[in-house]
Amino acid sequence: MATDIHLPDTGSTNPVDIIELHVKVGDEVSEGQTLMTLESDKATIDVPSPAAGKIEKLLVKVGQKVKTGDAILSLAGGEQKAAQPAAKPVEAAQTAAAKPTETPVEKAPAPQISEAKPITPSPEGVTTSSADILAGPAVRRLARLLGVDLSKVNATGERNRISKDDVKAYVKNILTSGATTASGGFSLPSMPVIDFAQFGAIESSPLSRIKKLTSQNLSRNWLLAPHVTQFDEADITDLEAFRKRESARFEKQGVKLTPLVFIMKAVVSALKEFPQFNASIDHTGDNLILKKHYHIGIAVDTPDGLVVPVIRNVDQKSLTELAKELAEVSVKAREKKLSAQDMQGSSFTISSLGGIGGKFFTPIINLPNVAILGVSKSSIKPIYDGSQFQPRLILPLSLSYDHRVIDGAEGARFCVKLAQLLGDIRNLLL
Ligand code: CAO
Repeated sequence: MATDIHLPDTGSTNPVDIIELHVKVGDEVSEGQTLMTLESDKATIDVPSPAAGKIEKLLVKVGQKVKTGDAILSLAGGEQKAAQPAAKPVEAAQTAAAKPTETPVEKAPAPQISEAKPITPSPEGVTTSSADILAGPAVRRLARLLGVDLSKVNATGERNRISKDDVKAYVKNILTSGATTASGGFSLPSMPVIDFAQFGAIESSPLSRIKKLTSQNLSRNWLLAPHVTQFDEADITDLEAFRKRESARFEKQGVKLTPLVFIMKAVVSALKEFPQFNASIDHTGDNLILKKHYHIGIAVDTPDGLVVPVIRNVDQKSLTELAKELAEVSVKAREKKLSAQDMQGSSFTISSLGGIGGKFFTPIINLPNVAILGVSKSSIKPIYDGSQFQPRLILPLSLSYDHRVIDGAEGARFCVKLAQLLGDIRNLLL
């Protein structure tokens, strides 16, 4: 028979984040085995199993907030132990380790708590939520002891989990390279702590997990890659006429043909002619990896923030297939159903704000890509044809590229080529 296991006293009246699940449905667990790791504003907490048995159902997931008494999983078989005394916290953080007054049979033993700082200001002043970092309490203790910001450590463990060896390797690397500040001998000044309430009424709300991860990635990419953004315009009058003609036929197949599908095709043709745009710098910084595949990341706007699913082998897919896949990933993104794999392996990225509006913008490169194409809303403009002005539909393009890899002239040539491809529909269909 299965018994619901409830969360014992976490020592906090506030809900706490589940930052790691150590078991899955079907796992056999022994008494005392860690089921999950939580993180409150004072501590990381390992929740042990109250008994041996088989996990029949998980009632929670990573990222969810839970509080004392919540049902966390259903455990089948094994002998359920009677009330357990409160376990002692592993380390200080006594305040977080309030003793449970009573421990009902179905409650897990008191969680193992170790202190941890959830928000770790780095020397550069960039803050990182430790809830986004997978590391056990012992690793967090070691990092704290050595003054290491875990957000900077390269994780080699399963699902990007940081091990003690990773922390040691990070410290060793810093000691051997002698690097204490950002290259160039300067470090970024940190942001002062500001009490915003002193200026008027405010409301504070937590950033979503996606927003926090995005902010780390964008800050890193913005700082690491010297960005240049090249602007250009493509005359898509004929392309749009074709798209409108074909749309009805596509709609019968349940497919919406937006300009983005043609732009993806045009980008791949341009990438074939300019392979250095479909590339990455390797980890040594000494080699350029040219990709022979065309996996295009598409920035998708969701209520929780920006995600970038990848559409693979765009060169091998028809307009119909691409339109279908684009619609599928957009829905998956907005329903939070994308897996980590769905968002890996892009060789180039497109960010389209064409459905919203605006003219040009400066997209941030999605490293390790070396370039990103920003697309804005097309509009009718008077274009001089040599004898008179003609109303033409013009699409604004904004290409940001990594100047370490791509020269200004190449950036301009890539955009000119892209505009040519989009300007003559035969280029894309033949
Ligand atoms: N010019 C004019 N109209 C355009 C257009 C363009 N460049 N691009 C799309 N449109 C039109 C479409 O044809 C569609 O019109 P109808 O509803 O009349 O058929 C409408 O705008 C909405 O399109 P869409 O946005 O639903 O579809 P899409 O294929 O163009 O884009 C997706 C899909 C997922 C990229 C988009 O929904 C999205 O999330 N965009 C935001 C990406 C973002 O936030 N980028 C910023 C990241 S920071 O670099």
